[in-house]
Amino acid sequence: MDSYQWLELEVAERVATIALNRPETLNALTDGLLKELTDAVKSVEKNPEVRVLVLTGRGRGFCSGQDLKSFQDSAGERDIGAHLDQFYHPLIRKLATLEKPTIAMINGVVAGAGMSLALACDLRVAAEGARFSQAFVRIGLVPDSGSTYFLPRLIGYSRALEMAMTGMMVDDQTALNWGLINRLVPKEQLEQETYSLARSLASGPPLALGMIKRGIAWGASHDLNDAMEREKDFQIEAARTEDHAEAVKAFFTKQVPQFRGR
Ligand code: T3D
Repeated sequence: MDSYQWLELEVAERVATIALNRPETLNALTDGLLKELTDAVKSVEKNPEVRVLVLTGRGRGFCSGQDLKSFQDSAGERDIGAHLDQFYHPLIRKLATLEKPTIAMINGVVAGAGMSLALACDLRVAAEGARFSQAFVRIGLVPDSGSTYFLPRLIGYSRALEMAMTGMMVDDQTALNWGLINRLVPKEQLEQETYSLARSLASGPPLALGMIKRGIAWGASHDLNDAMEREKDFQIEAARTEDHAEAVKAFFTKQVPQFRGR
């Protein structure tokens, strides 16, 4: 898929940006948008020029979750399991396992599966005024698309339960205090701060960054012995890269290392 109707995909300075573009619905997710988003993430994965992905939304919302129009006439009749299998699960898996750092650039309100999307990114930079809701319960549903996995790991069991059970709106400062987001910045500095972080990651060692992502995910759900074994495997692989040799050389010659992903 080369051009998109419901999102924008741009690449500059080794950073790809995917911007959800249904601002009139706060970027609610339709089948069309979900298909395009999955396709865009796959194209980022395949593009050797891209080292970092930024995911954001156009307008005043990041993403309001599943488009509720799909429930309007057929609540209870839709095969929601098949829909999750077909649209959400492949997308969340692809985002969470992409071997490139991902940043959710959160420009506004985040709700339902929109929050799952933000949680599936590695890092979250939010603009002041952003708000977060596990809105599922408000329409009698339960958290999906990875929220039950990511949320307790990020903010702890009790806070995750509170968000999921109440659908409460969490404000920007609370989100920062809880570790739901990594950085909170003034609205007008959102792009500058996000892209400065993205470019810094894009100048890092791509192979090591991919392994760091896999290693931390592994460590979060295994015991100490398993984690150390996995770290060792990754470290053996990382120590064999040209990037490692280049960085050690650069350290002693006091140069900035140029990482090539080899
Ligand atoms: O199908 C499956 O596979 C299941 C998957 C389910 C996953 C889910 O995501 S379920 C949860 C779905 N999302 C929600 O329930 C959130 C619904 N939206 C809201 O609660 C609120 O809009 C917000 C809290 C996000 C923001 O509130 P506010 O007051 O800032 O904005 P608003 O006025 O409510 O919304 C602005 C417009 O966006 C409005 O349209 P209008 O009246 O200007 O024409 C509103 O209808 C529309 N909109 C917002 N969210 C959605 C939406 N339209 C369709 N679907 C939405 N999710």
